[in-house]
Amino acid sequence: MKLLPCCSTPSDPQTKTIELEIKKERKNLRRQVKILLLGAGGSGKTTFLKQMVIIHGAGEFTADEVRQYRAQIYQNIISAMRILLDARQKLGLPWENESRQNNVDLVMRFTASDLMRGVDQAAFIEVAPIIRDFWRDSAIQRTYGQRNLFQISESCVYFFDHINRMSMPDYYPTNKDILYCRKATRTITEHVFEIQRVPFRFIDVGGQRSQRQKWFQCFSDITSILFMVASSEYDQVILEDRRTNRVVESRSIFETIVNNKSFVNTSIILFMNKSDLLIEKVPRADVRQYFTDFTGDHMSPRDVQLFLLDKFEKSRRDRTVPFFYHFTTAIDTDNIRRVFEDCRQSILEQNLKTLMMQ
Ligand SMILES: Nc1nc2c(ncn2[C@@H]2O[C@H](COP(=O)(O)OP(=O)(O)O)[C@@H](O)[C@H]2O)c(=O)[nH]1
Ligand SMILES: [Mg+2]
Repeated sequence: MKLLPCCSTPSDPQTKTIELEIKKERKNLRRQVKILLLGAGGSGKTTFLKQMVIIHGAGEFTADEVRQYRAQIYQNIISAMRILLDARQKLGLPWENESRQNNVDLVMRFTASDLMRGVDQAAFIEVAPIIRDFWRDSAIQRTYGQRNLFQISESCVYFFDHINRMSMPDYYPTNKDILYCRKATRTITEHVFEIQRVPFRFIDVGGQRSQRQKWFQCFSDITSILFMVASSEYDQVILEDRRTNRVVESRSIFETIVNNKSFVNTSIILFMNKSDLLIEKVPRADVRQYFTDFTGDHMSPRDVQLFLLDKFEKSRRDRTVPFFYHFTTAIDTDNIRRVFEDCRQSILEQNLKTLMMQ
């Protein structure tokens, strides 16, 4: 019987190759920048990652992904109209055109579980003209005007405005459509992009309360945390308990993260996101109604932005650490390109310092 050697001697060329491989892998891992995306549900984490695909990845989504997004867009549109129809009734707002009531069941017949399973194209094409018609009714418009009283994604306006194009049989979602599409994240996903020869690993997690217990699994070896805040949501409550103000919830998550000992060497960058929605909202939703401690001009989006930013800044126990933040609009590719370039440089600088200290 011929015995195979159980281990090789150091001079063995095979061992040398393996050792070299391990060394290379270690070096690669050390070089790799690991970025964790954190923030409450709906703050824009997944949208930011889609932008990375557009800016630093393939530039577009695969045919398979696009098909999945298309079904999800149909789902987003139907479920938004279901929410509006339900809210109109609860608010008791009379139809502009009473005959529209006859079509309500044609939208309401899509149950939550139908929507979970996905909407097929034929069913969507059939219901789309009815949805478009509802959107024209002043009762639905007034209901949407009171949207802070219920839970609806504001991306629905974009979809209603483009519903004709989206109900064409050959409809193929554009990158912009995909950026507006909402699907709550329920698993942890990782994506690596090579940016100017440095590998960046992005980790996207679910943001809702039930998802947050999974966060700690991702806390080791993080180079930087991008913390997303839906800054426009100062007049809204969270989906999970329908009581807590969304900015208050977000600030309290940030407080736990920013003061966590695991992150003493991690640069945390705050993204005050949804700036486009905040700018549009400030003149019609008085911030003082939700934050009695507001000082400044309540009609000025800038003052509101700075007031909210200050709440996050103050939640840091160690105020000597530099504080990085950006006012962002995650659906705007140019904005994210600029902002991320800035972050990339500061992350690399910071990382270099940490590597040199080791
Ligand atoms: N108008 C606007 N919509 C945004 C912005 N960022 C995210 N959204 C939308 O908000 C919804 C939730 O975003 P998503 O990235 O899924 O949030 P996540 O739960 O943090 O991953 C999606 O429909 C996005 O299109 C923004 O800056 N402006
Ligand atoms: Mg997400």
